[in-house]
Amino acid sequence: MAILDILNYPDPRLHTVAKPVKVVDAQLRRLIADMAETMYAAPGIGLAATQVNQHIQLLLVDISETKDQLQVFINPKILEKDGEQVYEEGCLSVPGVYESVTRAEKILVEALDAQGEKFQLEAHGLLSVCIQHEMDHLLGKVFVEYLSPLKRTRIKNKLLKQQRIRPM
Ligand code: QAP
Ligand code: CO
Repeated sequence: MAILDILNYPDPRLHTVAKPVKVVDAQLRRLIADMAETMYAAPGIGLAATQVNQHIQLLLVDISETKDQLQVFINPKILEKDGEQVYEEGCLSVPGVYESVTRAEKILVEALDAQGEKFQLEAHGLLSVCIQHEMDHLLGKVFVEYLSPLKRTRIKNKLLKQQRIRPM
């Protein structure tokens, strides 16, 4: 297993739209294992393939206290959304930044698991937020895009400064 590099906002590669996974094979399961190691080491509760510069529809979530409840979503689709919730979100690609975002409270999601088997899951609360946040990454969208242009510019400049790249 290996720890992968995570792209940091405002890296333009974070805006790449991910392509569907065609086959769930040993090579994909190796990427899943590496992404899991990367997410647990961070530590984080969710990671999309986009964040490790792999532009395929794959995301991992583990919201358990014990960090032993990995959930893998390949080619995820949201079939139903209901209600609203506001959650203070963070992101491994936007280190040190936490901001409130409004999303659906309940989602019904369909995806393939690491064995390539189709499943459906109804998610609420943090799990629902986390899946929606990670699915946004697969569309090339980072959570700061829900904030005001002023907040977004401040976050961008703060992160560029941390990365020692001259602010715009
Ligand atoms: C997405 O984010 C998420 O800034 C997953 O310095 C987060 O795992 C969905 C992290 C919250 C819903 C609610 C962030 C680690 C981890 C940081 C993460 C940091 C270290 C973020
Ligand atoms: Co994120």
